[in-house]
Amino acid sequence: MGTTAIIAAYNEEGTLADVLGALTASPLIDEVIVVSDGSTDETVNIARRFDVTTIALRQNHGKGYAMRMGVAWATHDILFFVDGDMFNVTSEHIEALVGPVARGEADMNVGIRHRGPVLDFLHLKAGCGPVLSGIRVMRRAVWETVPVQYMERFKIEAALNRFCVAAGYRQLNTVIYNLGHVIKESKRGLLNGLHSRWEMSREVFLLIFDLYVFETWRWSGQEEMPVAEYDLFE
Ligand SMILES: Nc1nc2c(ncn2[C@@H]2O[C@H](COP(=O)(O)OP(=O)(O)O)[C@@H](O)[C@H]2O)c(=O)[nH]1
Ligand SMILES: [Mg+2]
Repeated sequence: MGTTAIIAAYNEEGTLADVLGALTASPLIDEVIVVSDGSTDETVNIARRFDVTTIALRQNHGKGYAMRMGVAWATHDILFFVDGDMFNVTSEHIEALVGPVARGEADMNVGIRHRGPVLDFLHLKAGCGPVLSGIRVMRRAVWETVPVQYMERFKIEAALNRFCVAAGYRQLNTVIYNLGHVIKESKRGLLNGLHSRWEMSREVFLLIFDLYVFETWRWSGQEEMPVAEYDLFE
């Protein structure tokens, strides 16, 4: 079983080269796909310097859509979603994430950045708050459990947790040490960063009620993937 790494990147010129350098050097990864989601910075040009498939959406369609686009192009059974805003990605990180799924020990492995023993304990052992990291590896079958209406913007991570377990697949959470991450407020400026943090949190908060209380997916229908214009560089 091969592994495709998918980076849904929106204006990640500062860190993308670091992420792609690590992914393309890894023997555990067979294919890398960058989906630029209408980026207005150097994201596409940086991706094109590497031996990766680059899909440049002409407009911003949201993270979930970009991930779907990546999955549609992926040729392997194991999907490794990676955020574009990380740095200091090492081969140990990649092994800790991909290894358990490649060896068949888990169907989805979610990478959680280490935030100190107390926060790690509260989050992962005591179950305080959802595990929403975008750094995750899964079998394609796990991805396919998610109704497509949850594959938009920032809904996908919470939905993956919900439907993976419901379908009987095994989810593993792995703490990742010494992985750098650029926060929104420094990528986009304080006000824009706080605004997009608010928008993302609100979307996920409302979604949790939908997924676990109202369960609208039980009766609302599947939606077709909207058509988007893009440029492809292979
Ligand atoms: N495709 C796409 N990706 C996005 C968008 N906004 C953020 N991302 C990507 O999603 C990942 C996580 O987003 P980010 O804003 O850093 O969220 P945070 O890490 O939870 O604070 C990063 O790799 C971003 O490049 C968007 O509108 N479209
Ligand atoms: Mg981030």
